[in-house]
Amino acid sequence: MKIKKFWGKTLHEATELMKKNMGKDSVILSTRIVEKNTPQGIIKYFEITSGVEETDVLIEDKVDSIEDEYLILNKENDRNEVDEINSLKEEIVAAKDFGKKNNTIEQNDLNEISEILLFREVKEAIVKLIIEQILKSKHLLNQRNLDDYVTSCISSMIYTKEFYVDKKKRPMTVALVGPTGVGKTTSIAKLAAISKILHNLEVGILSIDTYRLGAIDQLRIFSEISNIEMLVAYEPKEVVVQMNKLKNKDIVFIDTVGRSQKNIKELKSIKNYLEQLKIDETILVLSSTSSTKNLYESIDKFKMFGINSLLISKIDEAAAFGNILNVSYDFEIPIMFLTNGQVIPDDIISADKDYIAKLIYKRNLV
Ligand SMILES: Nc1nc2c(ncn2[C@@H]2O[C@H](COP(=O)(O)OP(=O)(O)OP(=O)(O)O)[C@@H](O)[C@H]2O)c(=O)[nH]1
Ligand SMILES: [Mg+2]
Repeated sequence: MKIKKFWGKTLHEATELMKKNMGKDSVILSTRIVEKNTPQGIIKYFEITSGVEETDVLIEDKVDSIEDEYLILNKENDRNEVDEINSLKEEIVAAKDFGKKNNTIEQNDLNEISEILLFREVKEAIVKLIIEQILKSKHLLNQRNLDDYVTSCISSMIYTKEFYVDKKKRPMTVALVGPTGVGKTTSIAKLAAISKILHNLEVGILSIDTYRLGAIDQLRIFSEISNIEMLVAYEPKEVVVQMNKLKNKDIVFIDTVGRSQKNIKELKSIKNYLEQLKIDETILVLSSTSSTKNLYESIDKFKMFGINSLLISKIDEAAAFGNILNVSYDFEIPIMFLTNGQVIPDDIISADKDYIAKLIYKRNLV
């Protein structure tokens, strides 16, 4: 498979660029937002990593030239001003260094890093590991590379996974489970819309959430607007029947009712529905606004579904992100997506270790 990255100011722009260059058979392997420093301030770009089966040798050249064109276009506008800013930055850094007696890591730095991490709600045992790691590499570290080093330590403790749709395996079944109100249905709408619009997949939705008043309507309105077939199973025995009607789809998302992790009986009733099918990907949706304790309890109770990956929701609402590191490090369940708002389909991003690490340590929120 040939893999390429494309950038655009909107997801649509990046996708159009991808399609134009990689052809209609290309698929999006992941999306993320990248930041670029410009004289106008920080500009955010959507970055798409896309892949296509290696059938046409010409594709590579074509992509290179257009991708370069896009970058050169942006770069040329900014180049002079960026040069100026860069030289200013160098002056500032040099001035800072001049003021310092020496450049090595002091105990104060370690204390400060511990404080920041604890404030970000990273648990003590993990903070200790990070400090130990810094001490091991102390001879290589100085004031200027310390923060990047901490970020990369955090990044190495986070597990992520890319969403990959195998078109040969029709339909791929993806179930979202999780506690009440964490964003399962909204995330399904986002994923379904992206799968259809950006990946050109035939998408179906199966809802087994017949418990909450209005839950079906929420999805039905969305599927009508976006022209995505949506069916409901009111009983476990209807699950297979309904899924058979969706057998020509490339991917079927299954929405489940939100249940408290405390109510094992209710969780088992969802399991009765899901075990009628072979689910390819079971995603546990967890809200980043929950405490570490709550997240641990949810994972512990929802593991009966055979969780393959996590979707961390509502990062736009959370005040600290240490809980994500705690959960990822301790359970090693890969994070596949993050959601950062209510807008369908825009507010979802593929999980990226470095992005999450920065979110945790520097609290850079996109
Ligand atoms: N701020 C923010 N709100 C979100 C996000 N994802 C979902 N929401 C909102 O959270 C609320 C609940 O979302 P739902 O998708 O209905 O959650 P659910 O998990 O399906 O809920 P139940 O089915 O009742 O368990 C809605 O108001 C969503 O718009 C997000 O990433 N950020
Ligand atoms: Mg729901």
